[in-house]
Amino acid sequence: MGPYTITYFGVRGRCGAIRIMMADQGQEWKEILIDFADWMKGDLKASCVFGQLPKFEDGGLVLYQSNAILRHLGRNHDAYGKDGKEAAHIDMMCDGIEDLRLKYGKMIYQEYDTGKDPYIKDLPNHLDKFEAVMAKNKTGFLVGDKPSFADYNLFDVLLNHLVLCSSCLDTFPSLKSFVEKMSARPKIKAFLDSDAYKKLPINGNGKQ
Ligand SMILES: N[C@@H](CCC(=O)N[C@@H](CS)C(=O)NCC(=O)O)C(=O)O
Repeated sequence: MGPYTITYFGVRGRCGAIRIMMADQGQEWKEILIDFADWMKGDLKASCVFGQLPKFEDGGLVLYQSNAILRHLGRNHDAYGKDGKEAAHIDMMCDGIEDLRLKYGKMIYQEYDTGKDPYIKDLPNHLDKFEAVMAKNKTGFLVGDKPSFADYNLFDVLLNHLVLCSSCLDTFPSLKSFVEKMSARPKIKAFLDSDAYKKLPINGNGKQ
C-alpha cells in the first residue's frame, strides 16, 4: 500500500476526512495542489474519470470519488469494521454523512446569504441522528470499538459545522465528546495544528 498521492484544489473540502484519516493512520502522502486557473484549461479535468477532483493514487491504483477513497483507506488500514455486519453499518453511516455533506455544500455554494440561518436552525434535526447512534454504541465511535473511515468522515464534517456554528454540538453530548477525543488523538492533533492543514480554507468560495 502507498505511498499515497492526493491531487486536489487548495481547500479542505472533499479531502478533509481523507487527510485526517491518513494522518491518524501514520501515513505520509504527497499533495499536488491544483490552481483553479490551471484546472480551467481542461486537460486534467478531461483525464479524470468523472471530470472532477480529488484524484487519489496508491502506487499504481488511481481512484476518484472521495467516499471510494475513504473506503479504500478503510480496507488498507483495518478501519472498515471487524466483520461484514460492522462494515455494512459503517457504509450506512458514511452514506448518512454524505447526505449531510451535500446539504452543507448546497448551502455554502448556492445559498449562503439566504440559506445559512435556516440551515443552522434545521441542523439539530440532522445531528440528532448521529448523536443517537454514537450514544447507543457507547465506545466513542460510530460502529465497533475503534475508528473507522466513517468516524474520520463524521469528524471532518463536524469540524466544518463547528466553524459554521460554534454552539451546534452543545445539545449533543456524545458528538461533543467524540470531537474532543478525536481532536486529542496525537497524530490528529499534530495534523490539525500543522500549517499544511491550517493554510487551507474549508471551501473553495471562501464561505464557511
Ligand atoms: N462525488 C465527488 C464530488 C467531487 C467534486 O464535487 N469535485 C469538485 C471539487 S470538491 C470539482 O472537481 N469541481 C470542479 C469541476 O467540477 O470542474 C467526490 O466525492 O469526490
